[in-house]
Amino acid sequence: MRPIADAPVTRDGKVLVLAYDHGIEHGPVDFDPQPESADPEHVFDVATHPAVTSLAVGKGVAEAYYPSYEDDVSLLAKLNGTSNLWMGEPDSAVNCSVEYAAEELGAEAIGFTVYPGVNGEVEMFEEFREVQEKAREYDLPVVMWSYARGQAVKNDTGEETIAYAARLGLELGADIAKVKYPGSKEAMETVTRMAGPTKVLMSGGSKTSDREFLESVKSVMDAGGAGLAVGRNVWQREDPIALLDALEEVIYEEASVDEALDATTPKP
Ligand code: FBP
Repeated sequence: MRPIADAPVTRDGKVLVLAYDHGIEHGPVDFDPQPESADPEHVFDVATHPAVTSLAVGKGVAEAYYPSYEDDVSLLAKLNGTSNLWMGEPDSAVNCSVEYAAEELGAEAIGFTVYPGVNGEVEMFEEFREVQEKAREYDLPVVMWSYARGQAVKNDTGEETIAYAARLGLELGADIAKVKYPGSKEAMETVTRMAGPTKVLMSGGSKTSDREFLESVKSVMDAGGAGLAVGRNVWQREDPIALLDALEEVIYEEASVDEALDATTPKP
């Protein structure tokens, strides 16, 4: 485990990764609710908000857009990904190396998806080992997208499953484990306890109301989570900045959801 308190992926020990790898993972359909979100420049602009500690994108988007934003945005290079057109067993092709991310893209953190429980688990764990060890050489924090899938996983947001996914982050040497929300603060307490010193982030999920989303983030923070990695709940909104303002209150200022909404909702 490497100390990451001084790494750009954290702010006061908390983390807010803006995730934007959906063009590969889900395809253009995710941009339909807010068409300007298809333009990476729009999302890079959103990522300059001070609440955002890192922007997670794949190699191609980083190559094309990061040179214009490297002074204002911290890059988390997502090294693997699979399209939604792939109908095989869940898996994720490695499409960028740690060396390339560090030396050519200017990444300040590494992201890697692992699907514990799938038939290709052994290969994915071995790929993660290579990435984790190389990232140590470059002194880059590693965020593990840890999504339990496969035949043995009956409920991919159940407390036991999510606790196991977070624990695997610790066991495999991730600095930060990104997991799905297990549904309650109590369940999240178990998850963060199982992860030990590995920071735990909630995965954003599909778009919900401001209040519902902030309530889940609040319960993650109250349960000892470090923050979240969120995509659609931010850039599918007409006003992503307003939600980031509210998230800043909840994550960094320990505000209640009502306080955050009150502080960030324009008064008539
Ligand atoms: P969202 O906040 O939009 O859910 O994004 C987080 C994320 O992990 C992305 O990095 C990734 O593309 C997506 O979720 C994968 O979601 P799923 O596994 O549910 O298809």
